[in-house]
Amino acid sequence: MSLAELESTIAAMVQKGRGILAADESAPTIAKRFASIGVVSNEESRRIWRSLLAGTEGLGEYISGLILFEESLDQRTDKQTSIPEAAWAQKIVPGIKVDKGKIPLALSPGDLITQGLDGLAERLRVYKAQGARFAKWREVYAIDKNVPSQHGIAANAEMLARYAAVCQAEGLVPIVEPEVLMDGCHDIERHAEVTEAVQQAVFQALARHNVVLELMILKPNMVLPGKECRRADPDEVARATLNVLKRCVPAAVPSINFLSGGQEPIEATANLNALNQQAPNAPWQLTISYGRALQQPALQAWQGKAENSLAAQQALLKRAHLNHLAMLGEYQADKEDN
Ligand code: 5MM
Repeated sequence: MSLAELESTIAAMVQKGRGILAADESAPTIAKRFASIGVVSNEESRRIWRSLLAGTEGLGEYISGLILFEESLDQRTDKQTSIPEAAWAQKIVPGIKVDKGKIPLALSPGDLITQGLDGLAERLRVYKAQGARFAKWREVYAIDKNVPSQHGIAANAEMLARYAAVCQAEGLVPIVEPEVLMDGCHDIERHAEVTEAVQQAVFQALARHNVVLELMILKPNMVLPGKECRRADPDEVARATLNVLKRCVPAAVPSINFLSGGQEPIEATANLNALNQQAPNAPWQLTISYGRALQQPALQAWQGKAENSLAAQQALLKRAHLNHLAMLGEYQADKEDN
């Protein structure tokens, strides 16, 4: 493990007022996102879209990391630079989703598990040579009456910790993403209970596997009521989320970069702002690693048409700026109109 290498990546990624853009949708997910605007997903349409995101002028002011999907690492923008080089040009660190997606956990009905550990070290060496400096792995937990089970929580934590240890050994900063879904009709207390159990298990597993907490980033869900039932206001979300984080996340972790998880873009910004207002002196940076909540307005503006590229980039930049204000606890709803 090269400590200096990992420290320099963390220093470039963890900066007040900046966050991460997740553009690492796997093939089925990006196909779904493109279908919502009538665009067919193929190598070329994905190249155009991700080049557009990485090439957004000014994005580096608010974004310090860009998570890519494998194929994007050696795709080229129209200016003939690679997508990772386009990110670096704005001091945005390129990273890579390295998990291979989720499957049902055998003999554990309702639990899921993420695949991809076999050959991970070898893959990381290739990704690093292509410019990636950090990695991301997501474990997914659905909520139901007896789900996730204790066994499911333990198995998922073990996967995240093993992945993180391999990343650090290979000189890539791991983003550890345990996502407790907001799908369904659970109340906010149940989401808090599951999120707490999941995060406790994850940090115990990280300790067992000697993962250096100072050299990783946590990408958790916020604590929310099930989205089919009701929306909570930002102060309630921030209170419930901070209660869990304070119990589970050691102060050594430098940055907590939330996923948006199906929240509306404005909702995700307002919730982040409340978090930073309620915890201005939190030991960790409270920021974003949003996918949908950053990309959705830009996708709507784009519609797959070259003549809309600038409008799409402006929509992305606007969301990134508003989230930057939320990272400082300075966002106000009326700023949406400017
Ligand atoms: C961007 O989507 C990522 C990959 O998801 P799939 O493997 O399902 O295609 C995903 O891990 C994403 O980074 C997180 O869920 C955060 O994105 P959101 O949209 O929830 O902010």
